[in-house]
Amino acid sequence: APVGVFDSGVGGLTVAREIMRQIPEEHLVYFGDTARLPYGAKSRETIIRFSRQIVRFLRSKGVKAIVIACNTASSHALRTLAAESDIPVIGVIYAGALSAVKATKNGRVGVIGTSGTVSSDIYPHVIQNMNPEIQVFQKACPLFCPLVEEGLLHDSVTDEIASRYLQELKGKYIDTLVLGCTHYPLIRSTLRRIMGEEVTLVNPAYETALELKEILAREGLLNPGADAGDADCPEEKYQFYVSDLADNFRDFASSILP
Ligand code: DGN
Repeated sequence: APVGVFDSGVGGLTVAREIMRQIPEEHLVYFGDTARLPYGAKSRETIIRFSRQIVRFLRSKGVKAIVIACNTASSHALRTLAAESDIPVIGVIYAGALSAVKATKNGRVGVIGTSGTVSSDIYPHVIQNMNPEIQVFQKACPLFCPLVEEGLLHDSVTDEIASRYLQELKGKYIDTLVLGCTHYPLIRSTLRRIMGEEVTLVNPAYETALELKEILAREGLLNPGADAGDADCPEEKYQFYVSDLADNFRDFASSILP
């Protein structure tokens, strides 16, 4: 059976990409809620409602586990969805927090994300649960998503906005920065240039794929291997569904997926 992955739109493809790289045997059904994005500035109740609907859709495709690839949806809805579900449901926050805790040496961690993720305070909460000594400094960067979706990955406008957003965090002497939104790994080189070589940039997608692999192994759900095929899954290995504007999605997807 496939793994279900969902996001508010295209951003979760950065998570799907890591899963494809690290567990290439797995089949995926991806859902991008392009009709209703962005999730970044919507209320918790709305995000939970949308996420429930998407989980129902993915379940109808026979998925064996669900990855909430969106940081905003993970922040608001993971706990509720996981409690309601009889298959594993994982988000991206725990994995991102854990890599930050492992990476920091000076105990000063920055987190950037949408307004929803930042105001939920989920990252500070989870990080400080793991290690109460760590100080967490957050900054919402709501303009990054539209810049990435416009393809302005290497552009002076993005540089200028990123410099302004990150100024505050630079003043906090963080040594680790969590890219707490699916789009941000795509402007990694800009963030790297502004933050400097000494700051570790954490991409939660990477650790999330590892966590998924561990959970599938533990539950005996790993697909035995590419050669064995997947009898429960006669369709395309990677299936993508969107709620609107499939052409835009296809263009973006082909620019970031292998
Ligand atoms: N995918 C969302 C996230 O990771 O928080 C950001 C996209 C959005 O809805 N603005």
